[in-house]
Amino acid sequence: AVVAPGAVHVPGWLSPERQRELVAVCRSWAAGPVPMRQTRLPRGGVMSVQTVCVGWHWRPYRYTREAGDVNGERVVDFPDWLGALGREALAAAYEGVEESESYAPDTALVNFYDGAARMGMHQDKDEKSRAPVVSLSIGDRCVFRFGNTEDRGRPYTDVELGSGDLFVFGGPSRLAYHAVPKVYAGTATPDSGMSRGRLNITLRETGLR
Ligand code: MD5
Ligand code: FE
Repeated sequence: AVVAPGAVHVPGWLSPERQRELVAVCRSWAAGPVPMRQTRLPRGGVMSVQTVCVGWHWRPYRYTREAGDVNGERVVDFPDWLGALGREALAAAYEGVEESESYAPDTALVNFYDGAARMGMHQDKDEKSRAPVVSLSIGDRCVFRFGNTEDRGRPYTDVELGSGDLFVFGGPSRLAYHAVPKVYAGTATPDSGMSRGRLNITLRETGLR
């Protein structure tokens, strides 16, 4: 479903087997070299989601190779297969667009939401590249709020994201405000590999080298 120009939702894109494989690899990344943790915000707050980064380490408002705000270790390398998955996802969402062949994501942000975790309205603009963001959801269902490019307020559209769903944000939707106002705790099905909580993996091009 096209939610807005460049914003495409593909429900159930990941098979249960691929979901379980991704959950397993995210578990291994969560263990280190930089462990999954709640990101500290510059003003002293702490995000309610837990995050582990691949390829580049994200913190507001920059990407680095080392996790200076966690343990100083270098983040795990971005694997080739994950870039291929991103190209496959883009081709599925944007049928017939060769853009997918040159898509070269170099970072993945893995967010884990327990039943109480939320993400407030924000834009993703720490990347120098304006290439699309590929979002993969596994586990508990949630409300995803897709807004406008002007401000955090209306108009916005609430979309339910379930396990295996793909969402691509490109073109005019790349800089839209968005949020996760609610996670439906306990809705993950065991075939997803998640016994509880929601996992979201975003693939991005940082534009760095
Ligand atoms: C999540 N993650 O469900 C979301 C999915 C984040 C984040 O928001 O920053 O880690 S990614 C949603 C997204 C990304 C880039 C652009 C747009 C939405 N958009 O233009 O709406 O954990
Ligand atoms: Fe975001």
